[in-house]
Order: sequence, then C-alpha cells, then structure tokens
Amino acid sequence: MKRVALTMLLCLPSWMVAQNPIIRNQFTADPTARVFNDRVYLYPSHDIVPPAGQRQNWFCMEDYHVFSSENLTDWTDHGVIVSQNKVPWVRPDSYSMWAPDCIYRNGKYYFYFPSAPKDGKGFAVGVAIADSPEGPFVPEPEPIKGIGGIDPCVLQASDGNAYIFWGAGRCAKLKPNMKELADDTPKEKVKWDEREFEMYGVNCLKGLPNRQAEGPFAFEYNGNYYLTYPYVRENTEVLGYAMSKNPMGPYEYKGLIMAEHANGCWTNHHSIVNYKGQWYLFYHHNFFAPKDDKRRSVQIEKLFFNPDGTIQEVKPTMRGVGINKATEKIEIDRFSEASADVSTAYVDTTNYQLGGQATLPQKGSWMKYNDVDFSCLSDGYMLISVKAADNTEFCVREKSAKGKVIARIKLVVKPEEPAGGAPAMSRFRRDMRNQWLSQTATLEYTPTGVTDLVITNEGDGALSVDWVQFKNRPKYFSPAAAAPAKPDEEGFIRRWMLLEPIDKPNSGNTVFTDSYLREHFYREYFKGQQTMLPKDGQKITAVFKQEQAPAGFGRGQAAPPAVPEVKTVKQTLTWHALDSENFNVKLFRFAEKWGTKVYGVLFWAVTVIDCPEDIPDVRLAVGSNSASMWWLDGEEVLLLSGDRRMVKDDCLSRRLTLKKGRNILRGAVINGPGMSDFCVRFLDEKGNPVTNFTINNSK
Ligand code: FUB
Repeated sequence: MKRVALTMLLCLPSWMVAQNPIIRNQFTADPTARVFNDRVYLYPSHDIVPPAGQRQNWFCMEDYHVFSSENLTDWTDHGVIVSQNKVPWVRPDSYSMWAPDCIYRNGKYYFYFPSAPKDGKGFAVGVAIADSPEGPFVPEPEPIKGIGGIDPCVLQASDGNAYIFWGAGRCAKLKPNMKELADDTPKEKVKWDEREFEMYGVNCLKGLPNRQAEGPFAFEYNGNYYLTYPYVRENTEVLGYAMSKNPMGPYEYKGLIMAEHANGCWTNHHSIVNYKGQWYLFYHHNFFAPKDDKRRSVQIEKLFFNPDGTIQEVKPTMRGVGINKATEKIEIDRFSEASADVSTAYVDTTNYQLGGQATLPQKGSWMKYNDVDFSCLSDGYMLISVKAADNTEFCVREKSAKGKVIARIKLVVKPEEPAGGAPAMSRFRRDMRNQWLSQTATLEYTPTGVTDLVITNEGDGALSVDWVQFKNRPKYFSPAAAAPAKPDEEGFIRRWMLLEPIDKPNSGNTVFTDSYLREHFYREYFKGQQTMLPKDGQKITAVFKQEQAPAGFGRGQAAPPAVPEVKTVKQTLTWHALDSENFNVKLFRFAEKWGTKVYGVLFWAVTVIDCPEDIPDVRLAVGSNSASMWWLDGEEVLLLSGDRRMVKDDCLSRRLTLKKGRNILRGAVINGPGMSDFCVRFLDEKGNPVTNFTINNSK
C-alpha cells in the first residue's frame, strides 16, 4: 500500500520555476493561495482551450487542480480535485468552473467553487470537503442556498466566525457547518439592468469604486480587515482594496494593489498570503497566450504593508519570487527591475513557453535580477547568451549598476584579416553579428550567499541577453589529505608539492632540445631548488636572469633574436600540497588557479615516496606535455625533450632502486604556448605498476 502511494507521489508532475509564470504544465487563473501544514497550496481555476462548439472566445474551465510548494520555486501538481461532470448540481458541459477558494476548519478542508447549475441560469457556489488539502474532495449534492454569483472567498475572522464573500459584491456569515449561510443572513432586492434580484448578505462594496467588480479576497491582518478585489478603473481590471474594522464592513477604499496589465489582458484576480513571514500577492496574466486573455497563468510578487496598514502598490514582474541557484540556467530577461529603455520580446512567437530576451539598447542601460544563490559556486566561471550588432562591452555586477564587477565581457568584432598578416585575436566573428552567442567569462569576483545580479551595458552598441549561468570548474586538485596517500590502481602518483609557475617565456615548443632543456632546468631559479623539501603554503623568492620574450611572442612566432635582451626577474611563489583528481597532474589548470601566467612557464614538482623495504629494478615511467626532467634523490633519471603530448609511460628511466624509507622524486616541467601536464609512475621488470609504497609529501 505504502509502495503504491510512493509511486503515485513520484509520478506527480513537478517542476522548478523561481520566475513568473509559476505554473508551466497548463493554463491557470484566479489563484487562491493558502498555507496548510507549512506548505503553500494553490487553488486556481484551470483555463483550457475550448473544445469544438464550447465557449469559444470565452473562459472555459472543466475542472480544478491543486498545486503545492514548500519554497515557491518547486511546484507539484497534485492533479484534478473537482471536475464539472462529478458534481451533482453542476451542468456537466458548462465549462464554468470559475475562481475557487479553499480553507481549513474543524479538521476538514472546504473547497468553495462557482459553476453553472443544472437547473438554472447564472452561477451558484458549491462546496466540496476533504480530509487533506490535496483531496479527495467530496462535493455536496446541492450548491449553497442564497449565493448567486461567482468567485467565492471565505474569511475566517478573529471573532470566531467564517464569512463568505462572492463576486456580486456580497458577503454573509456562514453557519459553523460551513455549508450554509447563517440563519440571520439579511436579504435585499437589488436592481440590475432593469431586472430585480433578491440578494443575500450585505453589499460590502457599497460606496467603493466597484465597476464590474468581482473576485473578492478578504483577509485580516493586525486588527484590520481587508477587502481586496478586481474592478474596472478605465477599460480593464485593476486590483484595488478597502479596509474596515469589521469583517462585513463598511469598508473604506484605500487604493490600488496592482494597476491594469500593460498588454491589455482584461482580467486580473488574486489572493494575498503570508508565508514564512513574507506577504505574497498571487495574481494572473496571459504571458503564455498573449493574444488570448482567457488563457491565463498564475504569477507571484512580494507584497508589503506600510506602517499604517495600507498596502504598497505591486508592480508585476517576470522575475516573480523564489531563489535561483547561480548554477541554473537563469532566464535573466525576466528581470525584477530595469532602466526605462530596456525592452523584452518573445524568443519565438510560435512558442511562448520558450520565454523572452531583453535588449539593453545603449551605454548605461541596465537590468536587475534579484535573489540568486551563489552558495553552490566555488571555483566558477560564467556562461551568458548574448546577441550584439557590433563591438560592445558589458558587465555583470552585484546589487546595483555601480556594484562590484562579477564578470566583464568585451565583444570585439574581428577586423578584416590584413593580407598576409597574422589573424588578430578576437572573440566575435563578423558573420556572428546579430547571432546568439554563448560567451564564457572568468569571474573577477564570486559573490557569496543570495544576492542580486545587474547587467550593465558599458559599450557603444545595443546588447540583447537571453540567459546566464554560472558553472563550477571541474575539480582538478584538492588539498593533500592528512593521511599518507597510495599510488592509484595503475600506480600513478597523484600527490605532489607544486610550486606556482616560474615565468619562463619560450618562443614555441620546438625549442625544447636536450641542450636547451639542460641549460634551463639546471639554471638556479630559487635557493634549494634541488634539495628543498617544501611544506604546504611555504613561500620562496625566485630571482633569476631571463631573456626577454621577443615582441609579439606567441604561437607561431619566429625564433627569438640572436642576442636577446636579459633582465632580472624576481617572483614570490608558494608551494601547494595537492592531490590530483586525475592520473595526470594538470599543471595548466594549476597555473590557471594559482599562477599569473599559464603559457611560457616552468613548474617544479616534488613528492616523497616512503617504501617499507628496498624495491629494486623499477623504472620511472613519465609522460609530459610539453618537456620535463626528473630526479630521484638528486640524481637525474629522465629527460623528456621535444614537443611532446602527455602519453602514459612515454619515457622510461634506466633500472632504479626505491630504497627502504624516504625517496625524493623531483620534476621540472616547461611549456610554451600550449597545455602542460604530466603523469608519473614506477613500473617493475614486467611492466606492472609498482604500488607498495606511500606518498607523504604534505608533512
Ligand atoms: O476566470 C473566470 C473569471 O475571470 C473569474 O471568475 C473572474 O474573477 C475573472 O478572473
């Protein structure tokens, strides 16, 4: 039984979206959010595309789903809870399951919903009851007597009573059974369009702006009752509110919660909820169907009160609420704020689900995206999807348009190649103008915790941005562990003391002849170069004479001039005790992280091999990129010259003995304008890896 329940749970559709709209698997409107059992439950109505012959160009809804979330980012669809063909009093082909509400009282969940009754015109309101917020809900056989209208909302007041409000601007007390209006509910005759109706309850919108008012949402906070509701101010709906000291009024109008939707979406409908100390406004907009305002989607914004209890107006955003992990692909065009000149457009107007892109047209344009969590990023870089027409420069900054630079990117259009000349370095091919590019950028600064990102256009051209993502670099090294290391299964030695790279420009790898290497490896760069047993974090000062690199030094450059200029170089460098994640020790990555240069450098590596007994007749087997030299206990045992790739066991030493106790293995690796790494192991007479020793260099 348990297994069945778990399987069902695992099958529930769920998704992660810390942006608006929040529900991505269907259209949703008229959201009522409630907090039950420390989760937010969302009871919206469910817009569908009308089946043939049904409610064309009108609201069309046949059932209700319930959704829930613990963090307003991860949402689960718990499926259908009530549908038109399972409610005894609802006309099964009416497609009129409009805005609902759900409340918890006396150990039960009461789901209130309007629909078209079988035996009449207009709308009635019914209730379905469940033991859990996710259902199953059992509908009452009859609608609630006395309520003619749509959009029920139940207020549980601190006076102990429950009051029901509905779209006709009425409100009445409920009986404790929550299924009937109180016996003393007043009635009045109301004229509408020359017709006279008998209305139950009181007119709570009396004296308030109320043109085409509907969708009331009433709540209590800090001794005040709030009646919030959509009405038509000019041509389409706004969300307004009124306050009172009594649940049934009279209410005094206070102002707007949200203005009209800028794109003309006619309706808005909302609820207000406090979750974990923050107030939120749930509302709807037709982002996923911009040409059809009867197909809507739920959005959320934070809502704030003024000290006097009035509500601050809320601006709709595409950002919504919820926290994005920096390592997610963040649709940054759904910004929380932007300079007035920033515009957005759908990426693909045949598929609105693909979202949008934002254009920052000029120097000074900016957009802010709040609440990005960097705690998942340690050694990171940035990927950003951008489109530009010409050379441009932009930054991702922290918190504000003047904030700390996280990454800076210059997009430089490659100039026409001069005849016969070397191609200029460039990041942006001419034919890639106005194309979407994924640009990679190193980080100048990595924020910590949750912060806001601001993209600033700092160049001369327009810039469009689609998404941004921060990625952790693959881990190449970790600090050497305290316990002695063993060679890996293949005998490779992965624990090394590595010295930050010494500046040693080489005009190319072709210069790595035996004589060149001997001259440069035996040159003294720092004291104790051939004898020291460094400690983790130990600093040394390297002072040495160095030939100046020829102007324009780089890949494919001709040999240096015959009589090079010589200068004295002084560098303060640190030793790092590291365990390599790979069998080959990636010096290039080491230099990226701890060095000032990655090309034209010389690395020193030391490791200490402790043997329980003499191990005779072993050979040191090394592969390195580019060239390297190796010494065992001060004696040169191997030179890998020429322009090499790192290949396992590329060169083997003569027979050696690893003596009982401590053996010091030292290596120097040099590179030109290319990668640099090495792999080292000992092989026995049969070519099998030697593994019966430990490596203890961190001591
Ligand atoms: O969703 C159908 C109707 O549109 C609702 O009942 C109204 O509040 C409006 O949002």
